[in-house]
Amino acid sequence: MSNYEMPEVWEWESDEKSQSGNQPTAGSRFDQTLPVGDQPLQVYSLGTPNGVKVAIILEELKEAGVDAGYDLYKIDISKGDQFGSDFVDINPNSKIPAMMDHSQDEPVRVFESVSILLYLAEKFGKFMPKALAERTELMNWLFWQTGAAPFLGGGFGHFYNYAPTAQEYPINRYTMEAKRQLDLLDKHLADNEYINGDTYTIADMAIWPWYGRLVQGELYGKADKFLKADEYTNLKAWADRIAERPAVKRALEVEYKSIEK
Ligand SMILES: N[C@@H](CCC(=O)N[C@@H](CS)C(=O)NCC(=O)O)C(=O)O
Repeated sequence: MSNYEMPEVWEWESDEKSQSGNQPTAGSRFDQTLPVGDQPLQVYSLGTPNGVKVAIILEELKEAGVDAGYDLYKIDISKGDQFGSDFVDINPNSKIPAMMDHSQDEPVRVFESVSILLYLAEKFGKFMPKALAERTELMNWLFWQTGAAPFLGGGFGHFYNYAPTAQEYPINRYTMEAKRQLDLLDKHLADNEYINGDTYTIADMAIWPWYGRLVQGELYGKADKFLKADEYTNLKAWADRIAERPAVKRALEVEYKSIEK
């Protein structure tokens, strides 16, 4: 039981306005000039699950022989780079990944990892089906991932791995939901080689960095054991299959350039 007494109105208590860390307001906190390289695509990101999605599609495009040149920069979210003025101009939500496409007459800004996947898949005509029914099934899974992953990351991952004390109520609540999501994917992958059927698409690229990495024991310490991830055999087989792809291997090791001058 907690001793917390909920006030009628919540007030933010902070003795300092730090450059990094959560605050109850949006918008930029300091002036920032981000580097812009020679390549058409400028990606400001990090090797987290949401960032890895973008590294995967860029490397998969390269693997497919598509000329999708990019510069990839590191936004250090622990230092608060995501609250700088240039980054906020690209993503007003202050989260990585974010991208600018300078190959257009008017440069295009793209934020939200799945929006970036869709943008690149549509721009280069790869990794997504054209027929309405198949495209809709792809969208189903992309929207599912966008809605579901915060329960896995912000819910389960936070309370299992990052919260200062282990708390039974949120851990039970989010472990239940994480396992329900794992079971859903496991059942779906019993009859499907890939998320969207028999073809590898951006749905795999969106879902693997979270759910694939989790059952491979690559997220949140020993969370795979805690969640009995071995029981999700179809999901595990799919995760291992994706992990074997050369572009995916490269995406996990790709270098993020410094934004410091
Ligand atoms: N729905 C967003 C989520 C992005 C997100 O949460 N990014 C995290 C890292 S994985 C971040 O930038 N966190 C920094 C912060 O919250 O200040 C997406 O898919 O792009």
